[in-house]
Amino acid sequence: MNAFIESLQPGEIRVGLWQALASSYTAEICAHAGFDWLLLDGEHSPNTAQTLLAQLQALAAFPVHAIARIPSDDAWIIKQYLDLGARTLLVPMVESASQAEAIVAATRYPPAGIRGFASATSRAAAFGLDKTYAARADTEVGVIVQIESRAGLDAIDEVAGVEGVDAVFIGPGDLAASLGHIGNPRHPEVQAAIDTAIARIVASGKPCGIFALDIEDAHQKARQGVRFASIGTDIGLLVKGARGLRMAFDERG
Ligand code: 3PY
Ligand code: MG
Repeated sequence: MNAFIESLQPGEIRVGLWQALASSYTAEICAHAGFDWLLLDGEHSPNTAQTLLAQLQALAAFPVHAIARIPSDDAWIIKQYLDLGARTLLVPMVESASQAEAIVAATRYPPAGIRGFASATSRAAAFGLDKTYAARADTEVGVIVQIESRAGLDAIDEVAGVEGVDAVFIGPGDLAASLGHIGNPRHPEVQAAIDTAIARIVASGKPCGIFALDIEDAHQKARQGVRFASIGTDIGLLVKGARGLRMAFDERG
C-alpha cells in the first residue's frame, strides 16, 4: 500500500503545500515547516526531470510525503517520474474511466500494466540494489486523479470506481474555467459543483482531496469529508511576503 494513501483516514485532514518554484532548496525549506505533504508540480511549473529529481532527493530526508503532479497522462512520463522515485502521482484533467484505467496501467509492470522495466538505472530500485522493488512497485504506487472539468464531473462515479485509482482530487481553478467562470472558483455555481463532487467521491469510499482556496475553505471542505487539502503555494508565500514587506515600509513611514 502507498504510504501517503494509507495516511488518509476518514474524519482527518492531511494538509499540503504546493511547490511551484521547481527548487530543491525551497522545497527543503518548506519541508521543515511541518506539512503532511508537498506537491511537486510538473504541470504548471518550470520543472524538468532534473529539478524533480533534486526535489525528491531533498525531501527524502524528511517525513513529509512528496506527491508529484505529472504534466500529462502520457505513459512515458509516468514511467520517468516513477523511475526517478516519485511514489505518489497526481494526474491532471481526468475525464473518463477508460482514461483512468490507462493511467493506472502505465503505473503497473506487466502483466498488470504496461510500465517499462528498468532496475540498474532506476533510482526507484536503488539502482539495481533493491532486488525486491519490482515485486512490490505496483502496490507502492499511489494514483491520484484530478477532476477539474465538466466532463470529469459527469464521469466522477466511474472514475472513482476504477481499480487502482487511490484518491480523487478536485482542481477548482480548471473546474471554474470549464464551467464558464475562469478565475472565479468561488462562484456559487463552481462551489455547488465542488460540493456535489466531494459528496460523490466520499460516497465512493475513495479519499477526496482538494486545492483549497484558503484556510477557511480547507476547514469547510474537511467538514464535508475531504481528507487532504493544500492550503497554499510556495510562490504565493513569496509573493505575499515580498509585496507585504514592500508595502509595510511605505505604510509605516
Ligand atoms: C486546479 O485548481 O485547476 C488545479 O489543478 C489545482 O491546482
Ligand atoms: Mg488544474
